[in-house]
Amino acid sequence: MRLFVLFLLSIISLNTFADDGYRLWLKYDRIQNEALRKTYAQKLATVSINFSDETSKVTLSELEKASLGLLGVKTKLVGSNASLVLKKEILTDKNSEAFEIKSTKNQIVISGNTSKGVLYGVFELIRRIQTSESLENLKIASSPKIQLRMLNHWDNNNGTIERGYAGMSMWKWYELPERIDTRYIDYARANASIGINGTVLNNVNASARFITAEYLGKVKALADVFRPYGIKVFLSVNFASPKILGGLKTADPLDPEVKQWWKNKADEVYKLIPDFGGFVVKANSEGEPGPMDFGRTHKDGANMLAEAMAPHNGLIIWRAFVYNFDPKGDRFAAAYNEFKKFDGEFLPNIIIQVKNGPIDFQVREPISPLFGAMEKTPVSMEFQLTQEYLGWATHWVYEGPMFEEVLKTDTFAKGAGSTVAKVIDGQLFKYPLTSMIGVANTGSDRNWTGHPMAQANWYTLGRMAWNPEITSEKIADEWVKMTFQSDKKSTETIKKIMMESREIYTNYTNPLGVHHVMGESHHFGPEPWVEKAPRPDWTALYYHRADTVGIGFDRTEKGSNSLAQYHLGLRSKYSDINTIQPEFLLWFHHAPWRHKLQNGRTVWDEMVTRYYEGVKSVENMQRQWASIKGKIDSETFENVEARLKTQHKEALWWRDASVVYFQKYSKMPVPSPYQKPARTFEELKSLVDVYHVK
Ligand code: GCV
Repeated sequence: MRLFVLFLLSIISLNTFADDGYRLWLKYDRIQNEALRKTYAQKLATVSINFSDETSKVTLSELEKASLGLLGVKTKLVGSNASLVLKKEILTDKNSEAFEIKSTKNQIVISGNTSKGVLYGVFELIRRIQTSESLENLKIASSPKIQLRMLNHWDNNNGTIERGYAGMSMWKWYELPERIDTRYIDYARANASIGINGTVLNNVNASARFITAEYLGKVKALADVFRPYGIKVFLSVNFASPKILGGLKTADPLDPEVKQWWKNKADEVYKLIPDFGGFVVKANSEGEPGPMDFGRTHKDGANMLAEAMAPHNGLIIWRAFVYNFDPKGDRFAAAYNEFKKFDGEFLPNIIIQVKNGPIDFQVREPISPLFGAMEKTPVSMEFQLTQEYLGWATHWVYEGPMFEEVLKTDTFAKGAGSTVAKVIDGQLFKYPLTSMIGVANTGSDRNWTGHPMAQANWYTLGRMAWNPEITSEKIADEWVKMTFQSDKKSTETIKKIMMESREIYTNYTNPLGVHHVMGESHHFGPEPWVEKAPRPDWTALYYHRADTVGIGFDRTEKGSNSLAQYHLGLRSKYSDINTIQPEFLLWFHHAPWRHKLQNGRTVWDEMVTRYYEGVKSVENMQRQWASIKGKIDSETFENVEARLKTQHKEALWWRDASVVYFQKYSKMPVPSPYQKPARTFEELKSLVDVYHVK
């Protein structure tokens, strides 16, 4: 009997120490520190609430889950004299999502102008408990600096996800609207906990099918699930829908029948989903239809749709990711050239959504020149959480430092201090609409994001959209504590790896600002040798321009002069080859191989050093990870351990392929102490097939 009990106990404890990652950062395992747990428990013993709606229900249910899990306490709902008071009341800050948390010795009061504000306040309280913070004498007042904080899913109606590396789509269209998967609710909880208040359900390469009556019924079912959590749904639309669905002869935005078709469609959508967010449009980009197919402009197309949505307060989010092929041009300059000329001519319910960099989600890009250029048209930030160019789901890259670097970049649009954060939160140009989005990295994988550590990127997007000036380190700290509930040493170790991970990835893949040298079309692994593709700007050669003289894309006035799109202050940081930060060197200069950097090394030696040191750093990541064995749950530990092994293998591939290929041009030796790669060029080239990524 005794043995049997011991056996049972061991199973139970093993189970509690295995975690499939499904609960994300809302982990709610019992707090081990008894004294702390008791203090919190007292504070959450009773709760009162002065409003009743769908949001109040989910708020109370979250509170109950958290306090039962973290504290072992079943919070009691009482009429008055509660230890925790939730109330709707008018705050000094009139933002509809604002909240305040105040605490006295015996009571915590969370208030909001709306029930949504209270919900956010409750999540803040839970976060403080999860991160072991004191709840004494709180005087917190918080409201989001950015209005629209969204995920964009690139999910297709057949269940696949464009650039998705965490399984299939979470949206089970074939089951909707009848069956509501509980995952939808957990998705909404996770998003609400970090302030995300919008979701674009489908791919920007949009099937027109999403706005048929059949699909709108399904979308409505999801909107109903998300509404109590303060989340609005949006859809990407296909600009040719009037032709595809409506049988019209054209989709010309100036055609009266086309205009009417979209008005009717907007009416139909809003009749079903009165708080529908709006449409996202990828037009005349990478083969998608758009107004230019009819001799019109982006302005004509966006304004036509905006007119249809305006009576319902719906938004048009028009993407600036356009780069018509110009044999003499520089893709870097395309979006600015296309949109700057229309600044101030877009209707007020339009936002221009701009990717953080001018090319396409490379691990390091200088900012898109459109930030700082559109003074009269709101531009929003599009980051990519899914790691299309960042090693898919096998490379650990915490994107927080990258987002932070972008947001802190000074555009100099109104003198020094005109950071991207201030552009997109509306401070700089007084934008009436503000938004930050992340291309989602979620899928049907049990842990949502494939790589367990990639959950942090989702978390970070929400936190930075709430406050674009918060540091990535602070966010990493929160996320690790909430996700692992581990000891101080392990927490610090994981955080340290996170904070270094992006630079490490940069070193073994894209040192000194070399960019777009990944595999063609699948975007995995190195293929710097791609010289031919359906379009020259889809090759690697177009970007790295390696020759016997040097490497890099000259964007100064001697080259494409795309640098001229930046304000002087920023331009001058990049225009001088001798003073530019080395991390951006090859973005703007064709640097001679033997050009000396400030540290005394030549460009070639520095590149090679970074490739080799990058790989060594992955080995260090592995060592650091190994040091926390037994300190976090075994399932996540082993999952990450295995992925790090793959990352190491692939980092070696990147290093060797890049060094061997570029050496053909530099004709310089691999500097000591590094050993020349043992693999031949042919061997390295063929690895793309070995990894089955094509
Ligand atoms: C959804 C890149 C990706 C495409 C993506 C596109 C976009 O080019 O490779 O898959 O399409 O960006 O952002 O529209």
